[in-house]
Amino acid sequence: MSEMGHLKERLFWIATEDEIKSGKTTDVYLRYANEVLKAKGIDPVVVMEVYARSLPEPWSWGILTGTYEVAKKLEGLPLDVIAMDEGELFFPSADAVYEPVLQVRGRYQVMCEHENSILGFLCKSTGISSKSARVKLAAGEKKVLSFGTRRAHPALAPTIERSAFIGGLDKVSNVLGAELLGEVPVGTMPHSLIICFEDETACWKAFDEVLGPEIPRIALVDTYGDEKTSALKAWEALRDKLFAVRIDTVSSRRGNLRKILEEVRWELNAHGANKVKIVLSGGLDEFSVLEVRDLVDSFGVGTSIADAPGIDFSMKIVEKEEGNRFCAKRGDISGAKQVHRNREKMQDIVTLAGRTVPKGYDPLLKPIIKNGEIVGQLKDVRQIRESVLEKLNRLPEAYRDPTCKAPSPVSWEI
Ligand code: PCP
Repeated sequence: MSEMGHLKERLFWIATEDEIKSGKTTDVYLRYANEVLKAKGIDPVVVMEVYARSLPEPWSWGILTGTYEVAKKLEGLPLDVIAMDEGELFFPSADAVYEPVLQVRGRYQVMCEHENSILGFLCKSTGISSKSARVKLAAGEKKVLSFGTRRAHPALAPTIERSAFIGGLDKVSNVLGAELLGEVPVGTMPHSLIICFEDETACWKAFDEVLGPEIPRIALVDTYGDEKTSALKAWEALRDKLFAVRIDTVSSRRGNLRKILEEVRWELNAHGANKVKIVLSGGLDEFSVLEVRDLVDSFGVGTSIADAPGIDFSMKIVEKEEGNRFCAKRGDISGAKQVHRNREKMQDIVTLAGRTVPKGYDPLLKPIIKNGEIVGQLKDVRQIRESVLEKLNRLPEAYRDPTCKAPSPVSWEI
């Protein structure tokens, strides 16, 4: 309850786990629907499917993320849920037949008020993972670090880091996010530390003096002056202890970033600092990463990933056991479906559930909950990340290039 706009039983404007689990984060129109159905004694067994009619442009695919939390949310409810594996690639369809990524079967009154949070878990996390995968592909072999939790409500920090990590990012910076993932957080130094010391060199030396040997000595070299000059000063100050220099040049001074990076690389090498790596951060996305990946060793990416567009997933009834079985609203297609993938040929076929498909195609929607019991294997996040990277590396070039929209590999049989 809040009084005069002030919260009473909580500090922050976030839902508690119990409120999410109980469905209190629903939109009220779903409560109205349930009230009417209860009053009229209507409670059909239905199948609802979650699918995306389209993806943000020019995305050719998405990485499904959030099914772990959907399973934890629906656990204990008399529902059956099948879904693509977390980390699975899914494709937008070129025509009316879409790829369902998750399906819930059971009495509508039971699932009705959970639609909001099911979509909430999937839309944002899948957006972040898919954007992360695009950035990771653009970076090639170079490392990508997640620096974005500051761009969202801190309650979401663990979700942002998990989704970014599943999408293929190498390391995360958020302390709690890393802890819950069982990962070690990574970071460099903020401009404010240098401003506290006023003198860059004194700051870099103090950083080296105070922090444990496990923390890489990465000197921030854009606070006061020219990146090239400061990079050489950092080399003078720390020599072989200097692991890397971080360039986070403010946009008003960025000019031609590529030339700045070439100059820094040249001067470092000319002064014998060939081993010193370059970390670039600030305003990066898959396109800017692609432009300079040959000059940079690691990228710190924040906003473009943490603020990634949510996927426009919908959750709609497609089948009802009583009365007209195959039912769907305009713009949707009826019947519980299955997505079959031939990973060799990179082709998907969507059919009604239970239909046979050609040899070499595997069904992607698998049980995760049976009558409220979690039966699906909720994999470790590192396993999911490895499987995502393996899938990304097998993608044909057209699907790996962030600048081009590849044709949808989805067809259907009915
Ligand atoms: C930001 C901070 C973040 C980076 C940039 C993410 O630097 O270091 O990690 O940037 P992005 O959200 O644009 O992708 P600042 O806040 O400019 O400086 P500081 O490092 O001093 O915090």
